[in-house]
Amino acid sequence: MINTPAKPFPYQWDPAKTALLCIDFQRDFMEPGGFGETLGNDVSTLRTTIEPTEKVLEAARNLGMLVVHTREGHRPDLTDLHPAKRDRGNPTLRIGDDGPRGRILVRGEVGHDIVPELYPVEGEVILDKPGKDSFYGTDLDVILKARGIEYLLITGVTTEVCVQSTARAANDRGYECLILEDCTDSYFPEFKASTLDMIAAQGAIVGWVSTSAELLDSIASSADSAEEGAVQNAKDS
Ligand code: C5J
Repeated sequence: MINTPAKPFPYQWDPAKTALLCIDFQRDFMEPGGFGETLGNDVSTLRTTIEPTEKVLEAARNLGMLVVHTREGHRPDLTDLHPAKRDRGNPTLRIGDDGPRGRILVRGEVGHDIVPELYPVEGEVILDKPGKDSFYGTDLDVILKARGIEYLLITGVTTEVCVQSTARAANDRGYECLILEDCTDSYFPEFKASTLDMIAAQGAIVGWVSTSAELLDSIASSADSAEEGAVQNAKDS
């Protein structure tokens, strides 16, 4: 088990039973001209998540962990887009309209895809989802259960929408969730702070909160202890 410092108390996890979730690191949320900007948001701030998430992805790949990348979006014929989502509010463009990076939040369009820095590699799961909660309308639970996954390291955007919805849904399904605070962001800093506080409150009522540095340090320490243990065993035998 790896022991990672976290709020509200250390998070213990077994890499063999852990998946890294990368939620909606899509151009539509992180680049100008996409869904996030049509809602009136400054999307540039979300890009601070890329560098720490790259490091966590590399560590997860080195540990041979299951990595799942989600993408929020809809079928080109929009048959999976209910009117409540399509018609709400007053965006400059609606889901399905033509934008600078293709049709807004539609599968197969450039804007719908994952930013190049965090692009999936072969063998990783890409999960398309019509909603905010990654379990809604998807086979995520089946995929995780088939691999014996019990722990989720959660990264992604935006904190109080798809990340929080997914963490809550995962928690109700029995997964132990750790959210990495520098690997998630919101267009609203106060929403991010409140969400992370709510997740860890009341004795980790939804899950734990830590940072990429604390996670990576704990992985390195655990590798060092395993090596020292092996050397000691070799000396003893
Ligand atoms: C939003 C998401 N914010 N991925 N989606 O609509 O958080």
